[in-house]
Amino acid sequence: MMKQKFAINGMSCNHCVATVEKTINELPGIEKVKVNLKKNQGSVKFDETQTSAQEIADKVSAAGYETEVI
Ligand SMILES: [Cu+2]
Repeated sequence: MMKQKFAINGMSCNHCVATVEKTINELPGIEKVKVNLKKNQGSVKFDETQTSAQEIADKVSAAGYETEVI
């Protein structure tokens, strides 16, 4: 299990937070997702044999919220 932080841009309300959380949870091996609207950050605990930090960042970016691993 691995924990990774992300910088997530473009979130303006709790609906965006919910969308980002749902998007991440669609990936396999996701254990826990926490998104902080004020900080524009997210923290994800995941099984690194099933997905990767880059895959998570790419999926959220594709959903419209430019995301990078930090
Ligand atoms: Cu929103």
